[in-house]
Amino acid sequence: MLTYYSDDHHLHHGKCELIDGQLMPCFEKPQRADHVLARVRDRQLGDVHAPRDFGLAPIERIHSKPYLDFFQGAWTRWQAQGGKGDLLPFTWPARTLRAMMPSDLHGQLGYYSFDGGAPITAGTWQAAYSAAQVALSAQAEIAAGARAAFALCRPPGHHAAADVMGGYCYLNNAAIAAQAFIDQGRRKVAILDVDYHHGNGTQDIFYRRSDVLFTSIHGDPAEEFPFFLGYADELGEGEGEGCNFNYPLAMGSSWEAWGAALEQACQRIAEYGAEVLVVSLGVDTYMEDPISQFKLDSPDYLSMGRRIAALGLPTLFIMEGGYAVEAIGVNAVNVLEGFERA
Ligand code: FKS
Ligand code: ZN
Repeated sequence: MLTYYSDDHHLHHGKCELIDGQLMPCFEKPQRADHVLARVRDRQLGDVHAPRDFGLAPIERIHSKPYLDFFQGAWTRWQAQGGKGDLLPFTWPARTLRAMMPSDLHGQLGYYSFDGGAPITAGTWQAAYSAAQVALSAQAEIAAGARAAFALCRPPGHHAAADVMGGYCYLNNAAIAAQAFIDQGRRKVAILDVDYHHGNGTQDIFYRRSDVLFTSIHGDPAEEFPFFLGYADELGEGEGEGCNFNYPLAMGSSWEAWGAALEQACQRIAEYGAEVLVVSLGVDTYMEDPISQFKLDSPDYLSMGRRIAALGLPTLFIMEGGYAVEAIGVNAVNVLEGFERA
């Protein structure tokens, strides 16, 4: 299958994140995508193409204009006021406050984010914009008849909602691609989110809609980030009722439990009658992942790919998380090889 990839992801390199009371170097770093690209080439998965530029219109189908304007202009504003390090939020409109739009840069940043895990640096907008174009280019490949394509996106996207960034995510690459399928006339798109963390942004974007089914297997939010969404009783709302399925699993889960959840998610996708599948491909379910608590081993990713292939749907793979840097490439490409060989 073809891989789409842009070097622009190197423009986004946050310095640190707050973990357990300590400032640590960002886990979400450029070498992640470099390792995946190297493995794609080593294994000769297929050609690697640079993305086409579809402009802002398909991104605006998912993200609000004020949010995009804010994100695009934030770094320049920060520089104009003499900002030194990365631009990071430190106050959010939590329950007891009002969701006002302050005029101050940090006030607005708090309004447009849900955590302190998405630093804005000089190149963050360009990197995120290009990642969305990577997703759209791979989407176009499937729309043109390919069975599968791989969007090697970085930064990731599944925590980003219509006007909220967080959890290393700014633009929701998977949602933007799913919406492009709908805008081109597909009626039923399924999303399968296999990242270790719940894709709260993607779920929220499609929660009230029946044209996009969202399914996700992830660490139980009662014990794991993003904590405030991703529970099993979230089934969709209004038109979207019955079009959202979460499979939260206990810490320490291995392929036995994970594969059983995948089986259930795949059955939902088949019942739904999806015409096309978008996979939010995070490989932070790996046993050696430094920030996650599942126990999948490298061969399990081959099984994952095979089961996904058995759905028999045109499938767009979109890179999300994975932090065991050397193993990310092996595990992500194992999913793609398992899919292709099935
Ligand atoms: C650990 C705190 C970790 C942030 C976790 C973000 C996960 C991001 C991701 C994505 F795919 F978006 F990259 N906090 N004590 O892996 O879901
Ligand atoms: Zn994750």
